[in-house]
Parts: sequence; structure tokens; C-alpha cells
Amino acid sequence: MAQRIDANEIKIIYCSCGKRLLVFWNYNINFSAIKCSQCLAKELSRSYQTCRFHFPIADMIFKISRFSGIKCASQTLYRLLSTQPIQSVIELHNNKYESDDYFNLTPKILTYLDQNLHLKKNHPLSLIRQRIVNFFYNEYANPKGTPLFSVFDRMSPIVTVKQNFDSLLIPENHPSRAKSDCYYINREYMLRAHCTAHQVELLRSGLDNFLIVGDVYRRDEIDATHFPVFHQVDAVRVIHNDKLFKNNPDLEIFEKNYSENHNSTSIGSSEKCIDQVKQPCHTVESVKLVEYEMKNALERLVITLFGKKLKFRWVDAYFPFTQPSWELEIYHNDKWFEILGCGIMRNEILSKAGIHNSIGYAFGLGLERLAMIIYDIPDIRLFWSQDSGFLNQFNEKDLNKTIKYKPISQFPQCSNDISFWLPSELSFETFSLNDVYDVVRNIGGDIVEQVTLLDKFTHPKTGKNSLTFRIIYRHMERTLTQKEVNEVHEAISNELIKKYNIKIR
Ligand code: FA5
Ligand code: MG
Repeated sequence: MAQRIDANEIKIIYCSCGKRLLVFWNYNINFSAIKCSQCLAKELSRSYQTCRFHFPIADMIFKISRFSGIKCASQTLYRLLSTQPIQSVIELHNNKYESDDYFNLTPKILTYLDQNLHLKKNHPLSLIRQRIVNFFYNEYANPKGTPLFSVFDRMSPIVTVKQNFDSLLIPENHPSRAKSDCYYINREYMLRAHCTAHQVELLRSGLDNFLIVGDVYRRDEIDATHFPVFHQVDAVRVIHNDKLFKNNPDLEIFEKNYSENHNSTSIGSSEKCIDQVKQPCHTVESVKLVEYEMKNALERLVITLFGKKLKFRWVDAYFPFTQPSWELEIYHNDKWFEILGCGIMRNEILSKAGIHNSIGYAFGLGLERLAMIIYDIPDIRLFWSQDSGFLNQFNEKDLNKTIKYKPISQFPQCSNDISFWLPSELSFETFSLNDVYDVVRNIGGDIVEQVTLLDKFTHPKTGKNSLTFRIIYRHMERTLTQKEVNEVHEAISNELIKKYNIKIR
């Protein structure tokens, strides 16, 4: 749809959503990136009203033609469009990609790419990841105790459109492929919208039991429960006929009249499989057995995470890559929350990946939703907080401990360090750090948020020992001034000197 127009002309062009646009323009520009005000408002996270004013759509043409400020509006549009290059090369993870008319990454979204919150020490998402992985390690182990599942938690989120959609039989016209819902680098590459994107490549490499953990990207509003990046754990478990029916050798995974060649044409990628009982190729016995195993494992997983009192329910669902499919919902704060989607893997996927005479289950769950409920975290944006007041509430040593998040103050932190020499008769072993913590708490009171030992040092010549602590001050109701923090900090120093005969460095 790229077209060029001359100055002072009104042109009709079409937004990618199909809406007709009339554009009055003073510059020569490639129009393939122009969107209607609604799509732009969504993309730029601006209000619809602002975009309606700046970006003339058909129903605005009368008003706009009367605006003397049309040039200004055009320039704004030009500026915004020029932040979205139509043809340029973008380098991500050491690979170069040529962007095209599908490109819709924003500078902001790129800042999330390598943060790997699910691997960050003492991060709530990492804690839940470890608990889920441990569950599967324990649940599925061979007689010697070796875990059956392999874990992939560092796969690049840059995937092909084929991986994310085609390989999973997601039809060409499926709404989840829309540019308005995904982050595309170009027509071939995108940021994965779910961890299921890696399923087929791992199956092809010969794996049959695996977990994939990672960040996924979907274009969405930002509020307390929505964020354009979240984290998923996906799983695949494939069971061979001999194993599934080792106690019932008369039973089979596949119906007698099923032949693989026949199957691949009969269930096309564009056909929606809505039979909630089973795929045509499978026997009822095999599906019921795998469904039972999967649901049982997932129920035990959520009970392990949330405790025995948890109320949950299974709801029928539809995914193009599983049939039958379900979602698991849990009851929390008088509401039902969907926490995962799952199902019996489409046989066409296994068969194309070179896996025969087997049946599998797959699921995908969201880490943020679990963490928000388990730890009482009220806002999804908090997961991105660098604030140590947030992070220090989660400690990997307490993996299975009930941690309940305590809201941190909205006001800024103020951090002051204190370094001192211990008196010569005291060593690191004989001096109790708790003595320092007590003095700090006694003098600082509620405005002390954290005290951490930063450094231990022994002077090479004098043999004297020194300690450095960082004290973070923060008030719950107002911003502290540096002056008042300094006064408290000095009072703490004086008390330490008086009580323990230390020398400030
Ligand atoms: C999927 O992403 C499928 N790939 C899951 C799947 C895998 C099904 C394998 C079958 C087999 P869905 O879009 O529903 O499905 O997301 C799965 C889970 O991710 C949800 O249950 C939810 O826990 C989480 N999730 C989805 N959208 C969001 C969001 N905007 N914010 C936070 N978590 C989300
Ligand atoms: Mg869902």
C-alpha cells in the first residue's frame, strides 16, 4: 500500500485495520505506516482524543479542512511517524533484522528484552519458577531420582512468525496474529507472544519432557493487572504407546482406521477443532488416561503452590494446538482467575516433528498471575521495580515460606553509608552485627527501611577490622529531606561510638 503524494493534496489511504483515512499532507512520505487515530492511540499509549485531534480520519475531514493549524498537526504526525522507521536495520541479540511495514517495536519495549526477571535472584517470579521446576523434578523422576523434564529458561524471545503461529497450526486469519496484538520486527520475526513458540523445535530435537520458561510480549494496556511483558512456563510431556499402556497391551493410542497420511490432510491448520472429547485419530482410552495424568499433575502443582484449601475448577477451552483443551481457574478474593491453559497436543504437531506412536499433553501458565495471588502483590508493575524495598521482601532461601508482600512507601528512598573500625579487641567473629541493627532501629525507628552489610575489610598493616553498612531511610507518608536523614544518621553513629567504642572511618 506504499504510495507517495504531492504537497497540498488530500489522499485516501487505508489503515491496517481497514479504516479509510483522508490525509492532508505537505510532505512526500511513505504512507504504509500511517494508522487511524484509534490504532495510533493504542500503539502510542496516548489518549484517543489526542490522536483524534492530530490525525485526521474520515469523519474529521470537515473540521480539519477548517483548521489553520493543519500544518502543525501534520508536523506532529510526521514526528511520530519518523520515530517508526519504515525501512531500517535493527540489531537485536547480535542479529541484524531489516524492519518492514510490520515493524512496531517501541524503544520502551526493547528495554525489557534482556531483563530476565524469571532468573533474577530473590525476585518473586524467580521464586515461583523454582517452585514449579522443583515440583516437576520431583513429580517425574526415573527410579534413580534423575528428573525426566529438561528445563529451558534462557531461550531468546525473538522468534519467527512460523514458530509462534504456523508451527502450532494457528490459522492465517487468527486474531492473535494481529499487528495490534503482537510485537513484530518484520513480517518474518517477532517477539514471542507465548512460550509455546518453542514447542516444535524442542520436539524436533528429540526431547519428550520439557519446560520452557521465559518472557512473552503482547501489546496491551498498562494498568494494575496488564503489562505488555509477562512470563510464562510452558510444558510438554510426550508418552509412547508402550509406556502408556504397559499394563494394558491390548489398548492403543490411535483408532484402528487412523493413518498418519490421512490425518494430516483431514485436520488442516485452518480448521477449528471443536470436538471437546478427542481428536479423530485418538482412542478415548488414550485421551482419558493422558487427561487424567495432566490434570492430576496440575492440580497437585497448584495445591503445592497455594495450599490445600485452594478452590479450583476446570473450564473447557480452545487452542489451535491442543484438542481437547482446558483452562484451570482458581478462586481468590471472591473471583475466579484463569491461571493456565492446557490440553492434549494435536497429533499433527507431533507427527510433523517426527514423533510417532505417541500422545502428549502441553500447558502454559502465567507466572505473574500466580505470584500476585501467592504473595499478595497488588500491581503487576511492581515486578519491574528496582526498589530494594520490594525486592528485599523476597528471599530465595525461603522458597516455600509464606511470604506476604508489604506495600512500600511511594516516597523516595534516601541511602546513607556508615563505615567504622572495630575496637582492636574485637574481631568479625566476636562483634555481633545484630548490635548494629538494634542501634539503627532504636534510633532511626520507622524511617529505616533496610540495613545491609556492604563490606568487611581488614587493614593489611594494622590488622584492624572495619565494617560498612548501608542504611536506607524512607518515610511512609512524606519525602524525607537529606538534612533530617543526616541528623538521624549522625545520631546512630554517636550511639555506636558510645556503646561499642567503634571509630568512624
Ligand atoms: C497461551 O498463551 C497458550 N500458549 C497456553 C497453552 C500452552 C495452551 C500449551 C495449551 C497448551 P493464554 O493466552 O491463555 O494461552 O495464556 C496462558 C496463561 O498466561 C494464562 O492462563 C495466564 O495465566 C497468563 N496470561 C495470559 N495473558 C496474560 C496477561 N495479559 N498478563 C498476565 N498473564 C497473562
Ligand atoms: Mg487464556
